[in-house]
Amino acid sequence: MKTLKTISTSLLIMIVMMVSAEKANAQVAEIKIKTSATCDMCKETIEKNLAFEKGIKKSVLDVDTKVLTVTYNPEKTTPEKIRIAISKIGYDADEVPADPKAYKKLDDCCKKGKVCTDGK
Ligand SMILES: [Cu+2]
Repeated sequence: MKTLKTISTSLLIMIVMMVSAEKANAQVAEIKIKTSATCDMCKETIEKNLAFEKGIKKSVLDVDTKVLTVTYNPEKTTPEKIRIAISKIGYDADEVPADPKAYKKLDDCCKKGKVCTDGK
């Protein structure tokens, strides 16, 4: 009887784990967005700001390629919304140009065509 209980308990745990793993998979998507970021400061600005965006789980910017990899929940946000969010931070996101007001507020070295000298 004791063995049976142990078996059924562990079976139940296994089922729960399998179901939750499937759910987690279904709610995660990844997208790569080309941005106009130029330096480590841009990286920080973008990653920090996106952390507060709805549905975004993680964002990592590769400063060298300017490509931002975003992990998000497709039930809560879309690639279009993510690009607009990046634009509102002040950076280009694929075909979406940077929001002019947000762009103006950026640090000088983070503007397009400029190259930051610090840190690199
Ligand atoms: Cu910068």
